[in-house]
Amino acid sequence: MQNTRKLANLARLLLRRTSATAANPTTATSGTEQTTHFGYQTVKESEKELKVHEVFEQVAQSYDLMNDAMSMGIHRVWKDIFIERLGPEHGMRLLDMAGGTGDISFRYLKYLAKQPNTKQRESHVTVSDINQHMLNVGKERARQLGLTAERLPNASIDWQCADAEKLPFKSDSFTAYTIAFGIRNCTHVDKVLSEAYRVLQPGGRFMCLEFSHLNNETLQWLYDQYSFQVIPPMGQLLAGQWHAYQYLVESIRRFPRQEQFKSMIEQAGFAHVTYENLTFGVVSIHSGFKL
Ligand SMILES: C[S@@+](CC[C@H](N)C(=O)[O-])C[C@H]1O[C@@H](n2cnc3c(N)ncnc32)[C@H](O)[C@@H]1O
Ligand SMILES: *[C@@H]1O[C@H](CO)[C@@H](O)[C@H](O)[C@H]1NC(C)=O
Ligand SMILES: *[C@@H]1O[C@H](CO)[C@@H](O)[C@H](O)[C@H]1NC(C)=O
Ligand SMILES: *[C@@H]1O[C@H](CO)[C@@H](O)[C@H](O)[C@H]1NC(C)=O
Ligand SMILES: CC(=O)N[C@H]1CO[C@H](CO)[C@@H](O)[C@@H]1O
Repeated sequence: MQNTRKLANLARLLLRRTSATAANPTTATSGTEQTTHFGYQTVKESEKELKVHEVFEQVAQSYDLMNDAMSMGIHRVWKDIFIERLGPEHGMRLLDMAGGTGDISFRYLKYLAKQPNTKQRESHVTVSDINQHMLNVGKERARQLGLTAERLPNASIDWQCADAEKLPFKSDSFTAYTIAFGIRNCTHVDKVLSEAYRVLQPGGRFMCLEFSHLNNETLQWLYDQYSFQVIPPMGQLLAGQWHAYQYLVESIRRFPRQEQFKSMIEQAGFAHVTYENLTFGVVSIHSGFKL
């Protein structure tokens, strides 16, 4: 019984993870409603037996498990490197867009906590996502990790539901903008980039972590075998969702190559745009500055 419920939660998570919503109001409505629907359903069904905190904890754990299963644990390393490259400093104001359940923001706060803060400068992070349920899970995780206001001297975190293509934030209000595994599913990547540019202060930095394209044909072939032969069956087995996983893999193939994405970032106005391949290009980190 316990296991059945866990598996059902896992299935819903899988579905939600791969059906990250698009932003175009006409095409995305069904996606948003569906994911929210599933999110609420997860809570509704279980809350008879479990307290809300416990439900969220379970969901968060399943979410971690799924990320680990799909990437064989490597997503943790990619995220660590991403934060290393950002090199957080006290006094920063970060917008972590498509921040989901907080993986990037928590790393940012932990990184800051390790830096001496002699001038006691205040740092901040806004975790923003189009899916409120993801944010709710994130809030619960933050509470459990002790990443709350009382435990974080000179740093704070807040959670805002928003669409990356149409941000509810004032212009020039952040010193950094991160988006990890979130831009690929946005309908208008150019709008995401121009909104990122708008909300950053002059001198502010844009950083994106996303699945990308491999730099070696042999390895690309191996990666394709894994992607197309292993991932959809795994999705089917765990979630009964072959197509959602097929979509995940295909959307990675469709996303612009490193050089093209770099040009798009430049077109949005960013300067000093660079990128770095991780794991032979399975993912890449793009970076740019608003001058
Ligand atoms: C794969 S998750 C990544 C979460 C987190 N950044 C991480 O690395 O663990 C993708 C997230 O993008 C969000 N998302 C998709 N489209 C979005 C949009 N247009 N605006 C904001 N968030 C969006 C989804 O809700 C989902 O939480
Ligand atoms: C975003 O994800 C949903 C669900 O998987 C998909 O239907 C939609 O086409 C995606 N949007 C884009 C632009 O990739
Ligand atoms: C990264 O990988 C891409 C795609 O295979 C390749 O074209 C590019 O030269 C690599 N760039 C760097 C900086 O390693
Ligand atoms: C690709 O990687 C394989 C295995 O590591 C290596 O033997 C091969 O020389 C590489 N090919 C190219 C074109 O770099
Ligand atoms: C500006 C600010 O909030 N400063 C605080 C930083 O943390 C120290 C130690 O907890 C506090 O004493 C400061 O008030």
